[in-house]
Amino acid sequence: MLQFKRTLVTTALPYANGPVHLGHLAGVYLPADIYVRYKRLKGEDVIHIGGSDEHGVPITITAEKEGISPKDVVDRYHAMNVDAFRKCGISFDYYGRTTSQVHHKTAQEFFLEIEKKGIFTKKTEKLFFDRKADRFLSDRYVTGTCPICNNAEANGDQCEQCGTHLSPLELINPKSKLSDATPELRDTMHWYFPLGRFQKQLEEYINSHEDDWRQNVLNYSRTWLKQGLNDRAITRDLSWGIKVPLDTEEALGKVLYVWFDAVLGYISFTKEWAEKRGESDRWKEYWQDPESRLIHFIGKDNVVFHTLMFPAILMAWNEGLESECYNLADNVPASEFMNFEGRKFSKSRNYAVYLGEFLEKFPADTLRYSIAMNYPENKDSDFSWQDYQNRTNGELADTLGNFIKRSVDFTNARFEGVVPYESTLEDWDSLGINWQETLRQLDVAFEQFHFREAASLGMEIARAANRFLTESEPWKVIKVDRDAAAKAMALSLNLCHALAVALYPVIPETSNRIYAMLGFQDKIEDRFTRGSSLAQSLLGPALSKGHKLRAASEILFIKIEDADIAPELKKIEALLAEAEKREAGAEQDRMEFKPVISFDDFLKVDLRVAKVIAAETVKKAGKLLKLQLQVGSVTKQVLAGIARYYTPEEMIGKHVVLVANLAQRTIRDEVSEGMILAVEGADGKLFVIEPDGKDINGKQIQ
Ligand code: B3M
Ligand code: ZN
Repeated sequence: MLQFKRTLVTTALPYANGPVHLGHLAGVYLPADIYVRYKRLKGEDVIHIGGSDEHGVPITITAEKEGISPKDVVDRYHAMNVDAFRKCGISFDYYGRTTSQVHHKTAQEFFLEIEKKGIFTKKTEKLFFDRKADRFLSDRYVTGTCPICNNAEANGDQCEQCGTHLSPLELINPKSKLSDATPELRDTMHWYFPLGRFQKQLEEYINSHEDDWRQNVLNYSRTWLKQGLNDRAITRDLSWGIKVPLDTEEALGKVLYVWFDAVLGYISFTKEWAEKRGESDRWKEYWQDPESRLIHFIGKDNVVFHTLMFPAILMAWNEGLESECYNLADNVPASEFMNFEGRKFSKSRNYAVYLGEFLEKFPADTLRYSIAMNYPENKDSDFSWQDYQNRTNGELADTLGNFIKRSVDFTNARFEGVVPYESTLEDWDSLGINWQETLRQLDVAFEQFHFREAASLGMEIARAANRFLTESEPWKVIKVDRDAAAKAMALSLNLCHALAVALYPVIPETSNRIYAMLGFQDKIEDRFTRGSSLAQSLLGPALSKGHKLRAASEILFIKIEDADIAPELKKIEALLAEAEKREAGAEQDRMEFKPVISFDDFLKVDLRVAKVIAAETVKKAGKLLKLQLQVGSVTKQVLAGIARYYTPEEMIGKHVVLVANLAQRTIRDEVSEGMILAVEGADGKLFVIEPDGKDINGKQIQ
């Protein structure tokens, strides 16, 4: 592996539009914090930069709903999240806000530089405009009927019912969320970033990380690359955001698209960090020295923004530059999702545990440990209260906490609180732990982002330590052989020290409490020095004979009683019951039949048996299959939202029911000349209706 001089770690900027929950913590912030704390333990130069994403349409929607300003919304959630992260021990070197002046300036500079180079393209397109509200409507502000599943409340960007990504123009009966009015189409000009221009460079970039990036990150990126990269609009018609920094008529009322600005936040906040330290140019070392390493911690839903979009923006900036080029990310350890009691976290359904609220009831380190042990590294994982209780009580309290307390208490009681023996490297090796190998494994686990393994290794040392103390029986041995008991205690105390260090990245507050019990006046952090590795101290005993402990021990972990988590379990029950009721309600809705129609009305619908003669998936519309149907002597093309349930091969040869006289529609630049009938089964799976009979092709259904 290349040797890097310094590391810049960034964490996804959470929207300041709600409180962060345990899913966010598990996927992004805790893993990043564990990583940077480990780096500091090794004496490396590392900084952790994060902050709030304070632009974007969801924020203005919240503001409108609550009748407050977007600024009020972001002030509230920024403060709330800063506080929750602090309580959780997430050690940012700097936590910024994208509403800051420095950030606005940085993002505008990037826009201007790329504009100056003539890289952007401009396109005029038709966009919905709400006349009553006198505003262009971004995707999220338009609602209507989904062309795929007929859900009447589909959003302009996505239908929540069938999951299809939509554009507002595809909605049937579009409505403005602002006024309920039917919006009209108006021309508007926007700046586009031509991602395709960087296709080759991006492919080379992704390929160069074949061996060191996670499979999911490579896969997501390659799926996009394979489809061919399109131009992306990077401006919007909105008032909340970073103004397009041009004095022209066409720039009026336009702001930068939130994702264009948000990724640049990493740079702005590093500048602010440097400024605050009075070393205003220091940020360049982290961004522009090729010997610096850039790592983005994110969730899987943000992958392509970090592996394609942001690198392409930086490539555009770097183009033609000889020096002061920006580094591209060296790794993007994107996590899978952590579920909560078997279901997806859902902010809109309030099915979540918010970090701040959790920490009002339970200590941070118990949460950090339990989440590290369930880190969703390469598959989705689950947080459950039962697992949290078991780990806290069985692993942290009974194993780790108990061992530390027994070691300190016995030394205080029988050896005047002083390390009673000078242990040697040989004694250390006699513990039955291969320290060289353990440290190597720990190093690999932390360095390669295997945080579950790192936490497990720490707990294994605690188990071995516990076993050693129990088997040495100093409380018995001391009666016959004081020296042997002294040796056992000296080794136990050194194991306490080793545990404090090894587990520090995961449970930093506890490690410091162990440190204090061992008699250290300073904190572990005070011992960090560039170039000197505390982690190395695991290789041998660190406490010499005569070292004085603190007189009083303490209980490190309070056990979690059933009664403590009972209210939480009740809350989940209530939420699940609510969800069930909602689902039952939906079922009932289905039993409420549509208004009566006349027989003549019914006869207007021309239902025909058709045979699928060709089928293929549709580019950029993962839910759709494009079917060619033979209807008697005619062929028709139909787009059906069934790609999640049928492969093209499975469809070919099937007889289906076609609504043959439905008005033609265009979806994703493809014409659809009808609709095929299907029914929703369990778990929302769609089953195509397959009529059965001989010589039925083209026949009318009656
Ligand atoms: N705010 C999306 C999210 O929170 C977005 C991340 C920005 S990272 C630069 O999931
Ligand atoms: Zn739909």
